[in-house]
Amino acid sequence: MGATGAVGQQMKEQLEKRNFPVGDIKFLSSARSAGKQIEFNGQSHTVEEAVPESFEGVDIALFSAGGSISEKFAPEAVKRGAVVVDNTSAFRMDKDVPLVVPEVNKSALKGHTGIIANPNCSTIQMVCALQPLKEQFGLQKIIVSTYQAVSGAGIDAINELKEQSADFDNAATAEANVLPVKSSDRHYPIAFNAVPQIDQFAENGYTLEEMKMINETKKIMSDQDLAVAATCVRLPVVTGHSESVYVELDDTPSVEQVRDALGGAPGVVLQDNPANQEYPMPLMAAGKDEVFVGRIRKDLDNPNGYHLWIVSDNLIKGAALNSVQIAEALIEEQLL
Ligand code: 11C
Repeated sequence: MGATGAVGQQMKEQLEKRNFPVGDIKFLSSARSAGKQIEFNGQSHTVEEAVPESFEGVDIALFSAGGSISEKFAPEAVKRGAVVVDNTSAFRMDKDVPLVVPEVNKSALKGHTGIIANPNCSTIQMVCALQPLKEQFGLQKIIVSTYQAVSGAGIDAINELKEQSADFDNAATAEANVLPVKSSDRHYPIAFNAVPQIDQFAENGYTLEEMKMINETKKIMSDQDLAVAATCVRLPVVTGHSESVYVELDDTPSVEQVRDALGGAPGVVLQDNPANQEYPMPLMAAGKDEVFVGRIRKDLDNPNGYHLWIVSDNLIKGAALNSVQIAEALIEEQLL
């Protein structure tokens, strides 16, 4: 569902690349995109307009077409026997809906009631990198500042960045219609800029993106007492979210011990060799499946404090790949 969108396309590619055990597949969209052709495993499929009956006989439905579409169609799919893996924020905080990053909390899938939520992209990459530290050293507190790519805001944001980037001399007065929030009255250029607002503001002064990172992290890591604070910033990067993360651990491992814990962690690649100027960057992480971690340092004042730099492709591990991994886990654990 949402087959023609940026994440929908990545989902299709992940299903192909991972040899997902597909019997039949259908590609659904709004009426606007219906009729387009999509190639899957060498065969052409016509995109169909979604209606409730589209989900008859479907085992797994991957949704990435916006929250209101999920609210409308996910219950219809479940009613017809499908298990929905939903990449929107519509159901993430529902207590009956598991919010899953397979490397972290695959066991939360047990007891699902038909809908599994895929977390926000910036949350997924952070918890992947922090779970091994939590397991080995205990985790008390997270303070994260993000440097997020425009592809998180969709194709219109990518196009606007490309157009604005052509004219540095007039950057401050460039036409802007998309960021920080498309539906708002006020917009700012993203080219040559850094915008400290992703999504709307909540009443507490945090943005909804920041609150997602806070609430989703506590839910996925099953720790409501975990202290989490976030500042989310949009940068003129096309794809690949970066995060500067400060953590406080129960223990006081050496930097080498932290590197060892991350080096062997599932889905994580350690890129941390300052002597050789090696560290993760979004331009190099784009198109890759893994979460890259580097710049690991001990805090200079707090013996339990550590700093990390975490980068991943927000459309792949942050969305499509994680959804497909959830679907794989549902099959492995016989939870369909
Ligand atoms: C962004 N993280 O970069 C957002 C996009 O809740 O799945 C993903 C929104 C979500 O703008």
